Amino acid sequence: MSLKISSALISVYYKDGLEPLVRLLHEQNVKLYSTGGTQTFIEQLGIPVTPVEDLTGYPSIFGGRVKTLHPAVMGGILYRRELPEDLAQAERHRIPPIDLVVVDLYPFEETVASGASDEDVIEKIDIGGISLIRAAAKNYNDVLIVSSRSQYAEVVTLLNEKNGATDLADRRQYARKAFGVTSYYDTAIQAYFSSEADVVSGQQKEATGDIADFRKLPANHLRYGENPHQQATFYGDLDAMFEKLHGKELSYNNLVDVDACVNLIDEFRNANGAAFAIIKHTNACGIATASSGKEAYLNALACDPVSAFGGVVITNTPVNLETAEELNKLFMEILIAPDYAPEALDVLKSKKNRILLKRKAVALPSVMFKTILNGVLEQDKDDQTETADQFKTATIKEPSASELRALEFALKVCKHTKSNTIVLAKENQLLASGVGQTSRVDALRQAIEKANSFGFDLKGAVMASDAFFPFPDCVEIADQAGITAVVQPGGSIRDQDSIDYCNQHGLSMVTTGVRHFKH
Ligand code: 93A
Repeated sequence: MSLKISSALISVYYKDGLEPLVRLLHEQNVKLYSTGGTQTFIEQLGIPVTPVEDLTGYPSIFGGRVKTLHPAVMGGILYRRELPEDLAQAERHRIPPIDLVVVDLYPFEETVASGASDEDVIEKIDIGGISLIRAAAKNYNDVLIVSSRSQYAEVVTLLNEKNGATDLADRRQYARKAFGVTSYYDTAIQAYFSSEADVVSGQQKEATGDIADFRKLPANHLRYGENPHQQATFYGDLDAMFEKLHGKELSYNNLVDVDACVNLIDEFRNANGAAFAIIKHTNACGIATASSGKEAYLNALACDPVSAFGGVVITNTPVNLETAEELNKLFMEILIAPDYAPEALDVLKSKKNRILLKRKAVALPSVMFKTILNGVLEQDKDDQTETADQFKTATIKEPSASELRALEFALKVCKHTKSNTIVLAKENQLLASGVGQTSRVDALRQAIEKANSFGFDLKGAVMASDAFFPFPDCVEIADQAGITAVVQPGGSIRDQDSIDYCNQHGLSMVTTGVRHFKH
């Protein structure tokens, strides 16, 4: 339905670009209402305007926090022109119609970006303006809402073309845009409050806000994606995380593996001594802790020297010469360390393409995103790790102190390995894992076979599972392989079957109550 605009409320923060619209409305005999600053601007153009205070009977109060929040204003926008009851009420309460609303909201995002104080930022949360926009958009049947400065020119064209009238389709389209504006605005406010919460909890500032708004992060165009026919970009600041000391550009797959490495090694940030991990396709094919870097590396490599070929290696300890000499024998894509001795660097730089990264101490975001279907999944990062003091013994037999340390170690690795997974370990060394299997039994069989093929005796080794055991088959197979202690979340209605088996065969089992799927 075509509707002629007879009155307009204009309340805009930035006045630039507004003049042609105000002049046109005046020419088209539209009665103008306005708030303080906008009113002054219109008056300076020599155009008559009625202060909104004349409508409300109230001055602007509380430092401008309440200017347009009044039934006379909201009512004039919201009443249904075709409903006799609404018309009668409007008349009874002397509420004149407002057919056009023009708002430019307080610049919230801009104020945050300027580094303003929290007090100033809070003051820039627009309440009245956003209510005007929502009200006018809701009543698009009767009202046109101009919710952004970017629309001034197009609305001038529209009103020129249609002689000061609009069609229902126009108004609905402007309403759609308006809800986009309010939704974006509120999301920015929410992001501000979220980033503040992260600061309070000691996490990286803007963790949620910046990542959620990832297209605003520095864009690093990659040579290609997971495969050469896929284009790819990394949004983020790699320079803030790493100093690249040597080698070619990081590829998409490199970045994915580097991420897996960093998350895994951070589990060992409180480890006594050195930790080394070797990652292939995001899973650990070797990890060990030891008193020296060289020993930790060699023990990590021993786990699966075949898979280690072309892997990504990470350590929590500075790389010295003797470790570098061992590392240099391995063909690896990337090495990540907190630091390198100069003579170690000389050795490691001997391979042209090997990427050497020095990791800086930067906190990582506490959220994760993944596109699926026609949307995005967001979840908290799995930043929970259970320690031995949180284990609950389910069996008659308690694990020994050494088994407890091995169980803790295995569980940390398990958490960072693709489900379904079974991790076999001894104290301070991964022996083998079964990764990404559709059945837990297959994962266990794979792990046992791998461990055996690389010469490990599993007698006295421990087993960790990312999820509970619905059947006793895993503990049976593990027992036959020599495993003596097991950690699992527990919680299956058939837990007792596995526990019974362990009790009958002298194994110990602890439960954590926490599942760590990784898909
Ligand atoms: O503080 S407010 O949320 N309270 C209000 O009632 C209100 N009404 C309009 N801010 C309010 N506005 C905003 O004032 C508008 O969104 C616009 O950004 C600004 C225009 O004020 P002035 O015309 O005084 O420059």
